[in-house]
Amino acid sequence: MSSPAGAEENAATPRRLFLALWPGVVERAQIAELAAQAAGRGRLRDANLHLTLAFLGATGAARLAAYQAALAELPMPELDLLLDRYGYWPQSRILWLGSSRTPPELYELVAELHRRLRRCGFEPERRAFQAHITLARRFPGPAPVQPPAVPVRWRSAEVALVESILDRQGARYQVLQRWPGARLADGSME
Ligand code: 3AM
Repeated sequence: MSSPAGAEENAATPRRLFLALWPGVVERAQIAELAAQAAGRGRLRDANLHLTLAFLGATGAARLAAYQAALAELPMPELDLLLDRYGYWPQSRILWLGSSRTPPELYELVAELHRRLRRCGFEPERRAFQAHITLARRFPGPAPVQPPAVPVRWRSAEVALVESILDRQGARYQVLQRWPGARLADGSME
C-alpha cells in the first residue's frame, strides 16, 4: 500500500495542526478526573485533553517549515494556571475547564504566537482568545453548578505543535514538536 509514490503524496498532503499547552501525566490525570466527574462517559478521551493556543488548520510542508522557523526562538514564560472553574458554550455545546484568573502571561504568549505566525501568512481567529480545556463536545449542558472540588494546578513552560489525525473513534492528537522555555538552574527564565 505504501508505495514510494504514495509516500510522496502523503508528504504533500496538508496536515491539520494546532499549537497547544499539553498537560503532563499528572495534570492530565487530574483534568481527566474532573472531566469524568463533570461529563461522565461523554467526555473527551484523556489523551486528547489540551489547551489550544492557536489553531493552524490544514498546513502544507512549506508553511509548516516557516512556522517552525518562526517559533524557534520563542520567549516562553512559565505559566502558572489554576484550573478552578467549569464553563459551557451553548452554541457549540462545549463543556470546558478554565481558570477564574487566567494569567496575563498566557494572553501575551498567544499574542506573541500570532505576531510570529502572521509573518508566515497565518490569519488568527477574529474572536478573542478564551483559555479553556474542552472536556466534552455535544454536551447537553449546563455546566456543573459547583466548581471543581479540587482545582488543578498546572505549571507549563512549553508550547506543543500538535497534529489532529482522524481515526475511527474521531480525532487523535499527536505532539510533533515542543518549544521549551529556557530555564536557568535557579528556576528563573533566560
Ligand atoms: O481546544 P478546543 O477543543 O476548543 O475545536 C478544535 C479544538 O479546540 C479547534 O482546534 C482544536 C484542536 O482540534 N478547531 C478545530 N477546527 C477549528 C477551526 N476551523 C478550530 N478552531 C478554530 N477554527
